[in-house]
Amino acid sequence: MTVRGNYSIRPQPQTMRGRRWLALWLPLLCLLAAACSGAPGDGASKGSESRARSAVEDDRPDGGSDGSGQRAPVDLDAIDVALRPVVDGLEAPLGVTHAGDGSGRLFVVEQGGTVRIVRDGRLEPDPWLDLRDETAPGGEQGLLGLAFHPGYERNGRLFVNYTDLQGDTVVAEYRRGEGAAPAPERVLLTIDQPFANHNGGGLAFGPDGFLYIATGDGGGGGDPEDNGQALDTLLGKLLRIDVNASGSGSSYGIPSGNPFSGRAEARPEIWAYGLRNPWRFSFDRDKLWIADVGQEDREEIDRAPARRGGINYGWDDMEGAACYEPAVGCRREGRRLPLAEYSHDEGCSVTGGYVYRGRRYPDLGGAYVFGDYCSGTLWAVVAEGPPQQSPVELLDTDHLVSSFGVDEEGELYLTDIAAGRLLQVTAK
Ligand SMILES: [Ca+2]
Ligand SMILES: [Ca+2]
Ligand SMILES: [Ca+2]
Repeated sequence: MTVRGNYSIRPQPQTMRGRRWLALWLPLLCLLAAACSGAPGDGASKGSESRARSAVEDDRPDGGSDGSGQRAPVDLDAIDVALRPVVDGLEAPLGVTHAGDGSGRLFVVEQGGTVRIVRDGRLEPDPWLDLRDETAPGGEQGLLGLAFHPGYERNGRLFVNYTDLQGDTVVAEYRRGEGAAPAPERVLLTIDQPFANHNGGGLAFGPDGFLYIATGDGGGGGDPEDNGQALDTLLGKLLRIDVNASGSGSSYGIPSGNPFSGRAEARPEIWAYGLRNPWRFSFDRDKLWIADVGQEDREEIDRAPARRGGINYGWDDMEGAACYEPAVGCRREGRRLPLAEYSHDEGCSVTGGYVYRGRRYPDLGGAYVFGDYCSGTLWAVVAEGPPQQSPVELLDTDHLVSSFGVDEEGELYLTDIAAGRLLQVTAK
């Protein structure tokens, strides 16, 4: 069934479906959400504050889609979205990407520690990468991220993000070897995790060729260590490192231009901060998109110029555009407001997506498509639209939307973690 329109007029049955799967999938819900970590009652006084006027400048590109005459802006209300099943038989998939090697293969990340290949619409039976001895999956832990080096076709380098047997975050490099499976090369980074939840886990190379790493605030409810705003920890951040260089005593380099490089009290890997549990981020042209999972009330989508470092996304002073800590009179100055938000009446845990740049479904072109893990709703905003937008509902689904991904052609996919299914996002 296709339902379109503004999310704020969403019909009620969602709530019932949400309860049903909540009972079945509570451990998996924890993968992303506040539901496992939020202290009851924390949110009672939040969410009522009106949206502050943004102190953040409009980041639309010069001569953008609405005025240049080069391209009509996407009409989100006119898109007739449908999902096409691609493969079943996956185990707890929570990521999908491609190698950029012209092979047309999709690589699906399974939480248990394996990466599976989908080639020509078929799931290869054996795991391509197997880290099951390295990780103890469950809740929000396991193999959480995979990114191929932009030069993978030539150099065979790939990177994974997982929680190890102690529950701590590891970012490691693997390399294509003589055999079928990549071989471990080195550990780049480990991050001690104070709690089992909020491990972030996304990895992606930016347009600048550097590796970006999303970390959660470490977990617990309400960021008990206040890691989001602290610059001396890697938790609650988007990190940027240079995997093609090595620093003194380090297996990676710090790109020049990292905003806190050279400051004694700050970690030089930090690119952006004030994040709670970024569950998927992506790059599109000159923009960075982040979906940050909320605590009690608000799920948010952030958009920023990809080359601007040092942005403070607000957590845990703010949850979305509202004060969080304290609930009244929090620090707002210099905190970047979300481009879009939705409330926990519409879902409970955002899953960030991609701007559609494929060719098969031109109606989707220029839409940033994302979803909610709990409600299964798919929404979109206009990628090159204004800095504050209401999400437009594209589709009401029964899927536990654990991740989005694109193939080499820019076609868009999503994973359903419970059904073990990979689906393609299409437009009729
Ligand atoms: Ca954690
Ligand atoms: Ca706190
Ligand atoms: Ca925020």
